[in-house]
Amino acid sequence: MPAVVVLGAQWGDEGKGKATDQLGSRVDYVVKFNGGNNAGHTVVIDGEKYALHLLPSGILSPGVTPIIGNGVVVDLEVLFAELDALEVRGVDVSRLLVSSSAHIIAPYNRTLDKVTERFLGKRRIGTTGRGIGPTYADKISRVGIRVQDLFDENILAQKVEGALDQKNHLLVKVYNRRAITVEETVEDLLAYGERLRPMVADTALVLNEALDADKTVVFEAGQATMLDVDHGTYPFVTSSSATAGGACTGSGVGPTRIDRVVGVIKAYTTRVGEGPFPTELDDDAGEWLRKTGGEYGTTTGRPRRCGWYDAVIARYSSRVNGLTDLVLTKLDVLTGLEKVPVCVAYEVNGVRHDEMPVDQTAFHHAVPIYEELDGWWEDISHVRTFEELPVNAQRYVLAVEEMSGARISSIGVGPGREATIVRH
Ligand code: 2SA
Ligand code: GDP
Ligand code: MG
Repeated sequence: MPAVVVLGAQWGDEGKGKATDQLGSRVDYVVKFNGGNNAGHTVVIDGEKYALHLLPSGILSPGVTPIIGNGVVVDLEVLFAELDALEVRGVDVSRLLVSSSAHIIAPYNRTLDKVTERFLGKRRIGTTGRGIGPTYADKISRVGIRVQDLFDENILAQKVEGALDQKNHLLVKVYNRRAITVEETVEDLLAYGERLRPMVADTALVLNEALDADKTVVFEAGQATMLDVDHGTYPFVTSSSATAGGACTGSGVGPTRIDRVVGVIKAYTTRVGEGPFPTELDDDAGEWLRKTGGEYGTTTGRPRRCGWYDAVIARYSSRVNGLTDLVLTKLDVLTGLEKVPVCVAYEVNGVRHDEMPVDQTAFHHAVPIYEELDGWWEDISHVRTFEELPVNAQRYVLAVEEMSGARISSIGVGPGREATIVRH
């Protein structure tokens, strides 16, 4: 498995961190290709919990070279805080490489993210407030600051000036805030330059040479398919490419080199932030899923919205990502339910939709059509083979597989590294 993409098939927090970490010992490079410190990946190793935001989960496996690719947006303060925290816990972080073309989250973009959300009011996106959207907006508008700009003070000052021309107008005239000076921003950013310099590399070259030498590379997505700026529930999305194509643009590795695309999918569904969510439960069942599944944001601590498994979304994700397989996580959370509903299609204004409606308004009004599967009571957290699962849990997995457009190659039954059933 030389080049494997691991991505979220729903709205995030499917357990991508654990899935990536599990490939760990057989992997040489793990590259994060999109997003920034809006991500929150939890990995539990020998009962110890690690929450990663900006760094790829592969950093926890000895011998793996972690890479922050060109598609990522980097908050330098967070980068070094996260590195320091891991070092204190004995994790070797010395191999980290950062793309010279990755964009930097400047302090003014953190401010703008928060201020914009406040002004959007009812129409807010529910962002993580980390400056992600404004930084990608700068990248596309060609006024972004890149990692390589930190090493030439003159160029940095010119670029910051260019960016601030527009922002100060907005901050002062529209949002009634004080203007941000070029000097304070440059000073802030330069503070990290020297420490960053030895990590900076042409990471696309490193990755292509690694693949030439038959090394194994995992491409780890932040967020998920339904939060992807192109394929998600726009505008209630993040601002990056969280789907399989993003692995190529965000790393500089061509699509012909990718061997496997793994979609991580929860045995039910969650979402954080605003936006449509057809199977969302506003009742006791939703609260039960949140409590039992520990569904609170890894980055912001926000309670996640919870609902049943949605096979329409699974099929959509399988399609837009060209999934080769699915990793089904958190099956253990469903233990104890008499019946487990699964959404097989939607009804919109009296019409049945087996696939995602073409327009977003219809999706906002989609009413799930459920099939009810029989539940199981037995604790499955110690089960390690498919055959040992209670028959109804096996039936649940097989039914979900049949509806979801890709083979389920592994099943999560607990947060720990070892709590996994691999299907051969
Ligand atoms: P942003 O900050 O611009 O990326 O927000 C835009 C939307 O993307 C959603 N988003 C996420 N959804 C789930 N998990 C994410 N990471 C954290 C986690 C979230 C947290 O792992 O728990 O701790 O709250 C993540 N990051 C971004 C976000 O909710 C907006 O809907
Ligand atoms: P990510 O953003 O996709 O990496 O997912 P998060 O780490 O934000 O959220 C997933 C949560 O579920 C974490 O707390 C994981 O430790 C936990 N988790 C992952 N897989 C399983 C599983 O199979 N069972 C249970 N009970 N928890 C899991
Ligand atoms: Mg997460």
